Amino acid sequence: QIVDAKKRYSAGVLKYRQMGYWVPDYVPKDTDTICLFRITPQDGVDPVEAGAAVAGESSTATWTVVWTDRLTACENYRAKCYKVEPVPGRPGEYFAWVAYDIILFEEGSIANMTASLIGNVFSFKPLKAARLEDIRIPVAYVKTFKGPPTGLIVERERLDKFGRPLLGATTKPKLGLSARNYGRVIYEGLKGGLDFMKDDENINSQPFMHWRDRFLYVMDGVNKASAATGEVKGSYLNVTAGTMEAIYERAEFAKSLGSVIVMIDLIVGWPCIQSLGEWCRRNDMILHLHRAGHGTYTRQKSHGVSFRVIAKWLRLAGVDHMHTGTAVGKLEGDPLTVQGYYNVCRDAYTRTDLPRGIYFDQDWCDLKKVMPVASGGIHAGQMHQLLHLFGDDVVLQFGGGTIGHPAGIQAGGVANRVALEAMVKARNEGKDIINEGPEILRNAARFCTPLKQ
Ligand code: CAP
Ligand code: MG
Repeated sequence: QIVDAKKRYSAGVLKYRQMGYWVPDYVPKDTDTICLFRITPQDGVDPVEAGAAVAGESSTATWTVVWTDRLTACENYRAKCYKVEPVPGRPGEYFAWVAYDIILFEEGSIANMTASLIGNVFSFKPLKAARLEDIRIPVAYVKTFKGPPTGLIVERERLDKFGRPLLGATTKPKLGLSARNYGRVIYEGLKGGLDFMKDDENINSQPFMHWRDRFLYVMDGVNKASAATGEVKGSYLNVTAGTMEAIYERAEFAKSLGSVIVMIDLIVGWPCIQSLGEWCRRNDMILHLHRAGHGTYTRQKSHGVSFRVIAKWLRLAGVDHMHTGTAVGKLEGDPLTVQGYYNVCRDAYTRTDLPRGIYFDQDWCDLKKVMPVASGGIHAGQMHQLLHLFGDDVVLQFGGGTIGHPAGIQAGGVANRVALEAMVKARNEGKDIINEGPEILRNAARFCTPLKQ
């Protein structure tokens, strides 16, 4: 059999589609992972062959038939492409549906799942481009993850804050402040009315500010602002570092200072995120995930991995907060697609919703919910749009929109808190906040100079 297969392969007769990776009558099992790839085959490459090649190269296949194939139960291990259709309105692009048996992935390991699904296949020559658009993760595999360590419901209970979005701000400038000045920014923002302040993605332990100094002054600012306002406050201490050992050391120090939350950047990778999530679970800490780096592979419409897939993996991996975009700020993203990411964070069961880019139902089996974070060029003047788009369960983060306030940082915090509370009140009274939003803000500003400014 194998000698015959090798001969047919050498003669160019045997292709991925005949090697068992194209199974048009396949009905995916409940336990299968299903991926929707958007593929752009090279000129002259048959789309079905390209879809089969994606299934092959992301599971068992290599460029030729190998003798050892016959030593495995290859039927089960082959991924199966079972449908290929042109993408409407995008000539040359095709959707390919591929199913993966549950035995292909190690339990509880996003690293292992991604090594198959986005391992080699994206640089495969017969494809001009490939994008993983969406994924359906079977319940049986979901149950091998513990998910968010705290989750948005417990977070609200610990903060004792309900019925409105949480407010935050990223400390600016991103780099260069001394620890004492940095701590002052934290105090001012929180005292003004914000719930959270936050380290930026690229602040770790540079020469101008050692991480221990930052943590000490930040927590000093948090404690003073909590005492002054009587509210639970926090600041996301970025524990991102060069090694896992250093990350744990920083997280332990944050906890020892009484911080309720630590932060990590997406660029640290899956095992690191999962490990820190586990550490947070054991230590009753909240884990904030900044998606630094995601745009390198999520932005292009025909190549890369969509953020909705990254969001699903992050919820399984175990983060409590996740940056998910704003649709109205300085960074790329349209409202419906961004709402789809929010659904992935907050749904108990995510329903197929094509306008929002959700191609599959996803049962989360009661895995805790993630608090989405809107950030990037937003300010109090957009409060009505943000509340309308994202509802209450979101952290609205105004960095420049707090620290750039004309009357100072504390005034920035006041303006944001008053704008938010005025808008929530108007919405709760049944007002049409999208059309009346600017008027609602102007009315609130009559009694609030910082908002007026
Ligand atoms: C925002 C921000 C955030 C990005 C992250 C920045 O500052 O601190 O890192 O918004 O983007 O560095 O640009 P401003 P996303 O509030 O001053 O704009 O949430 O999309 O991952
Ligand atoms: Mg930033």
